[in-house]
Amino acid sequence: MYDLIIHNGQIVSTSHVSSPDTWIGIQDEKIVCIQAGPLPHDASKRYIDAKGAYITPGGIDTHVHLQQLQVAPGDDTGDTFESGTRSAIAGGTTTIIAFANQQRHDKSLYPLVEEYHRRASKDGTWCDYGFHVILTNPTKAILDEEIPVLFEKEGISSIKVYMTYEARRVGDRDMLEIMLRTRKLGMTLMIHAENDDMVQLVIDHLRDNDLTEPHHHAIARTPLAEAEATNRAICLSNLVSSPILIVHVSSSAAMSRIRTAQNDLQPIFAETCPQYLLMLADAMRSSGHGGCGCSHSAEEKAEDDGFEGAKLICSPPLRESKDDLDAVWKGMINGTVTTFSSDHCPSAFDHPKGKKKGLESGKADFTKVPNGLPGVETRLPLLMTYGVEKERITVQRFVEVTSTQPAHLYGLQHRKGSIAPGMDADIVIWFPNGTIQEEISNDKLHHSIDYTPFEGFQATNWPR
Ligand code: DUC
Ligand code: ZN
Ligand code: ZN
Repeated sequence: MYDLIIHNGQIVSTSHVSSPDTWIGIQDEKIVCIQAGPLPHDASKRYIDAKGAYITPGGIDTHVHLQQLQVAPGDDTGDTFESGTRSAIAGGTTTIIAFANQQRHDKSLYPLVEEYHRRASKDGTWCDYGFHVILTNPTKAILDEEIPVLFEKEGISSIKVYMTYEARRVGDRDMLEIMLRTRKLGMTLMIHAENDDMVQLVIDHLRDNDLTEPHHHAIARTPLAEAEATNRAICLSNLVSSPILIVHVSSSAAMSRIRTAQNDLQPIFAETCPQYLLMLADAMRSSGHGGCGCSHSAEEKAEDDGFEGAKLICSPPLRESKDDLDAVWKGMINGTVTTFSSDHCPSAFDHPKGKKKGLESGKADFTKVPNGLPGVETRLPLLMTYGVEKERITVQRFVEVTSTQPAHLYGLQHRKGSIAPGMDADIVIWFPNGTIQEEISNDKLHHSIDYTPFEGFQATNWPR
């Protein structure tokens, strides 16, 4: 007897789409049986008809910020574990990995990890979750004593480091020391690659010239700063032969450096996110600004308070050139990109500690706006719509970057990331092609944020 049978769908793996009459038997939250053609009649307590639908493994979103202290430069992120995972599951994501964030003064990671577990269990969660740790002060005791314990006993399989932000960046020597440990343990090292000094220099010049409206964020954090840091991280990793994952790759320059290193057979992995495939910095120019040479009319400038663009402030920023967007798509298509995450890092717009923190002095200041966008719920439908249904990528590649490869990168491959007997029954059913034609709008989403950056984007499919 099964608890559930899903019948007549097409199971998608990284290499294969099954025949349209595939039956899946599920018992105790595990997949126990898959076959072409019917399982015995009345063999199950419950049936789901998936006729004409693709069936994909549950989405694994390995880049999600929830209830995190000090998300630079703002405060709490704006979704709890409860609302963030509710939004995840409503968008077909059945596993998230969130961040436990070390602050510079934290001498031990143990209380920190405990605190994040407390946050996650307080109101419950709607999907499975795990944690990465963000290291900002990688002392010898942390590297040699605590990290091996967290890896072996607490299931923490990954570390993130920042090359930017005053409060978080780590230097090259520290990165090398961390790489030596992650190599030895087989952990995944995620790197936020932006050259902080290059960014700060441009910010200072923009400030001196009173250019602080939201869209200047994209000018401050240039593709060159991303490329330099990406290249440096690759060189450091080469020195110590340690695999690394460059997260949220946003530009052609960074993507090319990664591709070149991969062609040289270096173990460099790459992550990108929906925003870097679908939006350009131009969308941030809702005006209110002087002296930046934009094309808005005087009336438009007078009407708009010029601050709506803050909704799109994330780091790395949306890029100014379509060439960057095209290069990120190419990386998605040709295999340079290993994994596709949301980088869900939400702040409410209309809240003094949220995006509107950038208006605190009475004048728009992009440097005060918390960085990051909500997107855990829209990640899969956007890639299904703009990637698979627009025939840029195959549905097999979709499964690879949204589930199978993320599972492998973070040590979940024995339970998650594919549909096979013995695996967790984390399953997404997609409506048959062409049965849905919707626009994304925030009032249909399940996060606790007052906007979505993808308002008005199409969703020609939605996961169930
Ligand atoms: N890095 C992230 O990974 N998310 C949001 C902001 C940032 O800098
Ligand atoms: Zn980052
Ligand atoms: Zn992030």
